[in-house]
Amino acid sequence: MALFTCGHKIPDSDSIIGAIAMAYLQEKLGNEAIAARQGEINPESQYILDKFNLEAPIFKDSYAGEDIFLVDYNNYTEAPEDLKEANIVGIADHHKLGGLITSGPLDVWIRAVGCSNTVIKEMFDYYEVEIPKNIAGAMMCAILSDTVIFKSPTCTKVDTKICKELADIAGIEDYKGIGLEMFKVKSQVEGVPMRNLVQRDFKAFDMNGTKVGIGQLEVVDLSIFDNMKNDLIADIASLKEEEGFDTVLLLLTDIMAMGSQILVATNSLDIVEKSWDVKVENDQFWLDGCLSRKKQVVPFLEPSFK
Ligand SMILES: [Mn+2]
Repeated sequence: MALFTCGHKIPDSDSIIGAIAMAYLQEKLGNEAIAARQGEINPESQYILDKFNLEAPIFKDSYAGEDIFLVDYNNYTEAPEDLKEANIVGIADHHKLGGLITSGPLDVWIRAVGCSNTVIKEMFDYYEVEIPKNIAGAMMCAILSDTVIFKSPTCTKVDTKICKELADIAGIEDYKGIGLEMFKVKSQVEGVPMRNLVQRDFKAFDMNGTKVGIGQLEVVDLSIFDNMKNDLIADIASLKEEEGFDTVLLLLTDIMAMGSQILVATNSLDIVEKSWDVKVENDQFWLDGCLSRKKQVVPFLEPSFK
């Protein structure tokens, strides 16, 4: 029976490339493996796949009765609906524990680093499996993406070191240049429908019983949003109503200025303001230094919903 390697819902580059790298590793370890994804490929991931001539993982969002190796998440919110009926054989991740229950023992590779592909590279080393050049290049890009070219507070020395090792394997010298090129691709937002932008990198959270959605768009220059902000605010407000969120935030992150303009649609304005001790004006506020949803947004908002 084939083993599926698959990342989270609304997959980012870490999930897409992680699934490919993990499937390759599992094949080398003697397990028939198929890389899969639960959602559409975003423009940044497509850029990486094209650059390194890799095939996209297959689309598959149902896993009842199947063997699955989770990549880049370990909670039910971001999982396929029927994950409880699947056999989870392993997890490679860098997120907090999310409450999964399994029916059998499994391989768990979770570390407090900036990217799942960092963890997966360590697995390759552990099992002494060589990484093909193109997969190494793509894994390098996933690390540059998740760590915002090493600027994110989630980035560790391990990520930097492993990213360089992957660049060496791929024969790439100017990896930071490739990172910037990748973020320029990510910054292309013109002509894209508002909802697609809002949901391009969107995560839903259960914060102590309150449903919260947080999207993030990372760009090299925030001014591209100047004429779009009102439409984006209107769209997160509709999304909040349509899907029953208490709060929807959209982080417009400027990776050069190192901060985020946060657009807000909420039924709990006081809670949002209290979380960062800010004043929300015109449905938005600026959070200096904020690059990471995981480290600088979720841990501040979640306790406020107790
Ligand atoms: Mn990740």
